[in-house]
Amino acid sequence: MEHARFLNDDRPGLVRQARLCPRELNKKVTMMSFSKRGKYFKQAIGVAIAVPILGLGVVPPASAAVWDLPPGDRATQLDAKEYFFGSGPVDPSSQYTNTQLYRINPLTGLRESVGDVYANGYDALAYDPERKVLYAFESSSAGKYTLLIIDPNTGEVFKRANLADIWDETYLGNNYFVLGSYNVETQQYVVGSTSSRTGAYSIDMSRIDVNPATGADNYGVISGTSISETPNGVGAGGQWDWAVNPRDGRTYYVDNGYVYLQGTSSEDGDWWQLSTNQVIRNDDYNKGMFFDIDGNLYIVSSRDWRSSRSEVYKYSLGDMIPRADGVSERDDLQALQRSRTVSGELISVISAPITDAAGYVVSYDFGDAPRSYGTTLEDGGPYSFVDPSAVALGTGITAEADARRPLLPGGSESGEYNGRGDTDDALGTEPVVNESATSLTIAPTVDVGVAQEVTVAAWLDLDGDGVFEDSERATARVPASSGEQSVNFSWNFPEGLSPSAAASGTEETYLRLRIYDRVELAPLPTGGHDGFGETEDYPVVIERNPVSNVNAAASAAADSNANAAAVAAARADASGTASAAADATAEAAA
Ligand SMILES: [Ca+2]
Ligand SMILES: [Ca+2]
Ligand SMILES: [Ca+2]
Ligand SMILES: [Ca+2]
Repeated sequence: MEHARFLNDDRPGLVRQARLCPRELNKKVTMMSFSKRGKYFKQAIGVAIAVPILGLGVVPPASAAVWDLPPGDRATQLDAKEYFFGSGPVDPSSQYTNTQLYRINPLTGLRESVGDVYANGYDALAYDPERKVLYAFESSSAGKYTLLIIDPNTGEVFKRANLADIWDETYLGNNYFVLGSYNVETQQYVVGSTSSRTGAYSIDMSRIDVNPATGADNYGVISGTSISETPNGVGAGGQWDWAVNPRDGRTYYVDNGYVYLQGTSSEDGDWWQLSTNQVIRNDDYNKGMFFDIDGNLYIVSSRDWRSSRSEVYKYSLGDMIPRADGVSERDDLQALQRSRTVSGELISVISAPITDAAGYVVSYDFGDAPRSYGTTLEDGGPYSFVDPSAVALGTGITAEADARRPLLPGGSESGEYNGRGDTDDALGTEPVVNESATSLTIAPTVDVGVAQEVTVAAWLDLDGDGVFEDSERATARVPASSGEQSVNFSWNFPEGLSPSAAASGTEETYLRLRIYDRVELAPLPTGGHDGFGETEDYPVVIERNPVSNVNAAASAAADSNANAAAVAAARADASGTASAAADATAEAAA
């Protein structure tokens, strides 16, 4: 019944169903060349893009754009969380009704339902971090131009604005909005419809009243909405979702497996193909997109159209944003076009049908000691959010989705975690402890930028049991905003340091360092810290005294003595004094 309804209705379902035939899809995409798409789009996008540009032209922003802020400030401005918002139908066979909102951890795929289902369904989800609300458009036929304002804490749809009052429905062509993104700088909620003709609307959310107290229907003045066209149809060979990259303010989407980007203040609104490679299978259903604050792109995808299982893929875009000063954006984009190989990986699986995504996530840092210490996400390893300007061990932190193993010369990952092969920079060199030593002092560098006292903790596996115990912990407090400095940690081990059972055939044990962005009274070597921080793990090499050389020297000395004694004995013999030889032999043996 649901299927039949799609066929009689110009709904997202109809367009998306076309993807079920990849051959048809490929044909369609091939027929529309890139340049043609750009031109096609240009005709109308100027309307949409002109609105924010004109606004900015009259009143230039007084402070730095969110994109130019350091990661911690950017995370705050964008209200970044360890989760993203996902939405989808409770019943995967009925994609447009009974929408459930979730908070989803992209690393684990673990989801938490937020509030009750919305019976009429919604799509085009976007998060406004300034007003701390979600926007969406209703999926019901009668309500498809109804903007919904959703409380992200309760899932409650507390305002409904029927934009059919102000929009030309004939121009909309009975289409539905399925793509949504929010740009915090322009305050535009940009939604895409299922039609290739009337693609995108930009809605000026600064004019919307989101105060629940003023009533569900009182949404104030909605003006400044504008129509533009998308470069390709939404759904079939077109975009499934789009999102604003917090590193450059540009809007990105994935089409036919390739990454495209658009400048928010682009002169003509063209979309530019960024990636040279297909980043994701083009016959998958790539239903949602979002970013972390470092500019890594995430795609929520499913392999079947109606699937109760979703996959999260992460793509590295963070180091490819050369927004050059003094270069026009068009030239900048032209230089970027098809210039990047985008790589990524499947990071988690969600056991729910997720059809949209919104929000920004913070990125994480892990350690890299052997797994018995609790290192990987699966093992409950330590992690915290990355912002080197907040706190860092050393001065730098590299973000990662999970603990990393060293890279082998060929570029593949080693089979084991051993604390090596990373960019840990708190200690200049790996600590080395002589077997006869009874103490170790280290002086790692830390960097504290937060305006509060913080804890730094260190664990040394003294007994070599492959676990960091409380008794092996040393802690220090570092003053607020005190910048770069070294901190001393010492351990005494009168019985000597034991090699770790977790080390593979080497004489070493392990050291873990952790910094937190606040005081931790009982720091743990494992588990997530709900704040900024860093973990660095190091091997500690136990240097054995040159046992064999000592023996050799002793033997040599003995030989030498024996020889001297034998010579003396021979001489004694020659001189008839036997007792001298006997004494000399006894001395050499001793
Ligand atoms: Ca780390
Ligand atoms: Ca570091
Ligand atoms: Ca390490
Ligand atoms: Ca231990």
